[in-house]
Amino acid sequence: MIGVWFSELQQPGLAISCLVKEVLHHEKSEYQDIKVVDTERFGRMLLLDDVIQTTVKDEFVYHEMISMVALNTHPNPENVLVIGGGDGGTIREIVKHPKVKKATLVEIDEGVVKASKKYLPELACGFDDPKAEVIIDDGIKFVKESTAQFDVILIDSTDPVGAAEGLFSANFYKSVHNALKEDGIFAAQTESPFFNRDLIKRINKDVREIFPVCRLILANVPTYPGGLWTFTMGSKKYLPEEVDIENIPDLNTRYYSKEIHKSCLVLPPFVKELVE
Ligand code: AG3
Repeated sequence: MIGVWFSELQQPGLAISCLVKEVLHHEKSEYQDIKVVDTERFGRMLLLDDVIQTTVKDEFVYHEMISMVALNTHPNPENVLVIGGGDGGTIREIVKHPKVKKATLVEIDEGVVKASKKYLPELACGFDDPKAEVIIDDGIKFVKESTAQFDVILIDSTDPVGAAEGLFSANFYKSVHNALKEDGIFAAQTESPFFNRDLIKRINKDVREIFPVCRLILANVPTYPGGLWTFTMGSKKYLPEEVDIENIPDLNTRYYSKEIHKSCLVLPPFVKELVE
């Protein structure tokens, strides 16, 4: 087998390595280094500044879980906003939902959208849906300028370093609260319960001060640090555990299901202590 090993240095003293068969795309955009590589084990993989964002093999877990729990907790998620998510995986899930009328994605880096359209069609296919609109802009600014507009907002960001750091701040969650309608819900990717414990704790404290309902969602993404991953959900009114799961539409999801809607909220003690 000819190939080179790509390693993401996930943590001090910890790396994940994948055998790369081919580098399909490499550019330096205004914001970051963008690569799409074809790997032996996970298929095509999107790397931003050499951090694994998503792979064709395991992307369904993350994209279903960031979107479906929030969408199915809201009784009428008509108008949905995604911040980040330039690969298209999250918007692909959103437009599947029968109650969604409009899905707007605000991505800062057009290079990610273009590379994904070309090399990750399985994810970027969501962009072609008539309900979808893509805006190339700064998500923080966009949310700040929106008021009482959205039913659901999903924050599909990179790790909290550099430009993305602002997407994990209390001020940003306040703007998200303001951009949501009076019964709105948001969900954000919030990193590893093994390696980002202070961050998750701090986010939960901030969100609890802004939203009456705050929940942690767990899912397993093998290519992310530690594998076990969290999403934080803030809701103005609806509780995910009170959803009548029999009404959840079957959208051919491979990780999310009626049962997972409930079980993903059940936290092992070492995670529960982060939100108490
Ligand atoms: N967003 C990136 C999640 C963080 C991954 N972190 C890491 N590998 N160190 C995923 C974008 C998918 N739409």
